[in-house]
Amino acid sequence: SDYSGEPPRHPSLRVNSKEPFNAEPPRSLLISSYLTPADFFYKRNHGPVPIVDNIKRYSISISGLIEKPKQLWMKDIRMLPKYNVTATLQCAGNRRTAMSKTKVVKGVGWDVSAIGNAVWSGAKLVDVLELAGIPKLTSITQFGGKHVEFVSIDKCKEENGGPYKVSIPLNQATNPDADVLLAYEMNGEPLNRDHGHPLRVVVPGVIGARSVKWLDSINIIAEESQGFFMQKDYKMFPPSVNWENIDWSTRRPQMDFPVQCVICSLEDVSTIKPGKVKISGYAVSGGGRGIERVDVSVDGGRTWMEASRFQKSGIPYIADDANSDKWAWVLFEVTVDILHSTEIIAKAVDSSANVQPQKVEDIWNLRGILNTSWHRIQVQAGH
Ligand code: MTE
Ligand code: MO
Repeated sequence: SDYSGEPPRHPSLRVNSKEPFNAEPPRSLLISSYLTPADFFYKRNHGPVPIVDNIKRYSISISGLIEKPKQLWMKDIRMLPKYNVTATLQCAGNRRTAMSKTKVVKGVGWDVSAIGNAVWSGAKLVDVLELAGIPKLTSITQFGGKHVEFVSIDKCKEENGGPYKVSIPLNQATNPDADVLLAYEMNGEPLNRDHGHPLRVVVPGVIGARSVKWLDSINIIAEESQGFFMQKDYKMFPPSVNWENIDWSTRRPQMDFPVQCVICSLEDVSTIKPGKVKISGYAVSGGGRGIERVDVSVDGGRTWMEASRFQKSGIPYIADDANSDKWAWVLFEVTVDILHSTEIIAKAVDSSANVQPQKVEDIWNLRGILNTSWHRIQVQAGH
């Protein structure tokens, strides 16, 4: 593969893999704002970043199980109503490094910052599909098990040099309330190359792997995409499955991500001056579920305090309220008294009352995905 044309990147990013480029911001930068600036937004690539320099020649095609294939140019996409959706993208591999400490896992190592929150702007996928004669989801439409496959223009070794591709169910793709976008802007600026210039899919509430960057084509297919990243990756296996007995076909591709919560104001092992300490971080759940509560313990889980949660300043955050961003994370903070060495823990409860697993061992899986175990910080009281 040719990595000679990679885009410039911010020097503060922590690089987990150079080729392909995988990097995340330091914890403190991640929670310094509700919206993550593109420079500090994690970058997860499976091959060289493609170069699309002539927007006038760029188009996507829609084909498969439809009457007439359709070619759409950037101007066709821009002509559709423009939506702004604030959505958190999280890689399924977020917090993988911590899971690999239980037992080795396969995959790029990530600390806690393979996640970011941005305003994505573009056309709704439902409107794009309508141009190809596919109706919006209504109570009378029946789509069976059909899927909508997104194919990229990049080249990945996992696909033997072919493009990255995955799919989502047609009933999600055609549901206006699912807010699936073909986005051309991130935080009000044109998408940059690392994040999918000129056009990417954003599937809110779902693991990052389904939000295909550098979109090339859309296929309406009878069942799930048969691509590597749908069938041989990003599936959650029980702790008993290893590389000798794995049968990929027994599990479904992961879609929604589970409830997650991370302390970002401290490293996993920290020395602090005894006294008042502000603990802050992020919490998020998949499927559009809000964050009902964030609990913080400074005595290893014997007693808990509730942290305050917020999205935009001045607007109180209420889970699942019409004024809250349903696809976005919340930031939390709580000030605690720490007098001696201890374990600090944070855990969240989502609006469906889902809770996080206590121990990473219980959810260990060979690909190291979905580490949503209670986030634990060891603190040494020092001076
Ligand atoms: N799309 C393409 N074309 N190629 C990729 O390698 N990586 C996926 C997804 N879309 C990927 C892709 C994964 S695993 C994640 S987590 C997100 O993009 C990361 O998006 P970001 O780099 O904009 O943060
Ligand atoms: Mo990912």
